[in-house]
Amino acid sequence: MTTVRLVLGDQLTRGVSSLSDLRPGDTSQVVLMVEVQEEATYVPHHRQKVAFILAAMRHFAEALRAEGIRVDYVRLDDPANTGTFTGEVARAVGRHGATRVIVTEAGEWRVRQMIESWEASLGVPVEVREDDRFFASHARFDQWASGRKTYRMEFFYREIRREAGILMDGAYPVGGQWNLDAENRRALPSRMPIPARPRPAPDTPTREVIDLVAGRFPDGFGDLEPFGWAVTRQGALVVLDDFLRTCLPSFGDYQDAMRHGAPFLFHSTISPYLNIGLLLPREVCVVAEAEYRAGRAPLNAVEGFVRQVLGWREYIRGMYWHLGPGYAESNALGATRTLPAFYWTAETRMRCLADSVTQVRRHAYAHHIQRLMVTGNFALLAGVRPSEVEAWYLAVFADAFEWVELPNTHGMATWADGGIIATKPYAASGAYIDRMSDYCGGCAYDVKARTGPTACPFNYLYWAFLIRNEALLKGNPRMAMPLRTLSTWDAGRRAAVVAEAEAFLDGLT
Ligand code: DLZ
Ligand code: SF4
Repeated sequence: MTTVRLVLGDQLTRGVSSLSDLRPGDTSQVVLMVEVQEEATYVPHHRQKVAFILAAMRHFAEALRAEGIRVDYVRLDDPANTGTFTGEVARAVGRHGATRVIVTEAGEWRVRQMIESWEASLGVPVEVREDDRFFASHARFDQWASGRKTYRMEFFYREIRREAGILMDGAYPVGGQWNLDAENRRALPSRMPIPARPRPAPDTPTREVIDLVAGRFPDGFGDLEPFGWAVTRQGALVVLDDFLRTCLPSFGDYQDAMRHGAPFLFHSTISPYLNIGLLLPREVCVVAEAEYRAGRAPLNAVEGFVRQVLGWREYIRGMYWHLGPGYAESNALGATRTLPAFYWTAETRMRCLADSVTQVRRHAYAHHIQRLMVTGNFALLAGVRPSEVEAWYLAVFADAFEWVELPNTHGMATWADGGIIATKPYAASGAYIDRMSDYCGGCAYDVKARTGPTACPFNYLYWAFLIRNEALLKGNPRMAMPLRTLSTWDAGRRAAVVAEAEAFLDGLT
């Protein structure tokens, strides 16, 4: 009577529901972990992301073994490896003569559907447990979302923050205001020093994984070195602690700022750890709040951090499940262009894009404003097909899993859902990037020029975007100002901008 407990690569939490009742020394229980080709290739993942997940899986398995837990671990290069979750669970059930399988629900529809087929194909009961590592359960989110006409994150955030008791003084938000976003948009002074970050050197098991991934995906996207991700809970806690001490005090002020060659700025870089389970959302909010209470970090920093983790991250996850697998199919703006090659190569004279993509190639990381207002904004303005943009976002970031990537890309960056998640498209001209970064100073293009061969492409792409979507966006109060400006343009001016934008975009392919 053996039970196989499957732990997926983003479930590396000792207390995950599939392991919550597992006692060390119980030999009737086998924890199964599998490295499979299908997961490494369903999108062309950044090689550092694959190495990060496999290295973290191997360390997690070792930590369970050290506790006296039986672990069956299938490596990617095992000759008998079938390459799929379904194939490996079937082999494991046969190998152990298992009479039951336990698994925590998968983090995405694709794998959830796979798991649903197992009971029939394996011929043993499959117990799927809820993933309780979030502030809001599915039921809690649905209770909030059902019957609503609009899904404003802000209202969800307030309810969950109140329930969680994070940054609360009784029934009221600490400091009297729920949201200090207006204080989180300062430009970074040019001389402001940026703290060095802990980048743990890979240990021997991690090095083995890096070599494995290099051998298996020689032409895959992204650099494998320098590899600076923590791959254990202890390592992730070191990164978290360093963030709290050296970055959190300035995180709020400069949350939206960008600087050439500075990938991490004051950002926590803990999203990959949260998303594979090495850190938990509640614990990171609790320690951030403690920094505020101890007077070591200002409220705009701590509230901004808590809003991202307890508000935005939970809201996005809730929306992913609430909206269902059909959510990805909409294309509200009718965008059909192909993703430009520079999203992979970084070869473009647009300095903001070249720097963001170079950094992504090197670190499998970009912070939220680079994702939304540089790579996302360009794709939006250029009218790139949402599914291509989504596949890119899902592939290139170490923290990208569909539940978090899809609503962020489909709803926020490309506005392909037509306003379910974001009330307006996050379209901006070069002026925004210039205000929030030092990119434009060293760029081949002139951010102040609106048209002409040296004009910043974001400028004419922005106006061409508004012209293209004018009718659709007309009733949107948040778009009223630029559309009012546009309404003063005559047909000749409009046609010239559209022609310039099209010539530029056609030149990319
Ligand atoms: C992303 C990923 C990769 C690259 N490889 C594996 C793997 O070999 N084994 C595994 O269990 N998980 C992997 N993952 C993470 C899974 O894709 C993730 O657990 C699912 O997306 C959850 O639905
Ligand atoms: Fe980017 Fe335009 Fe600034 Fe160049 S000028 S860095 S393309 S925003």
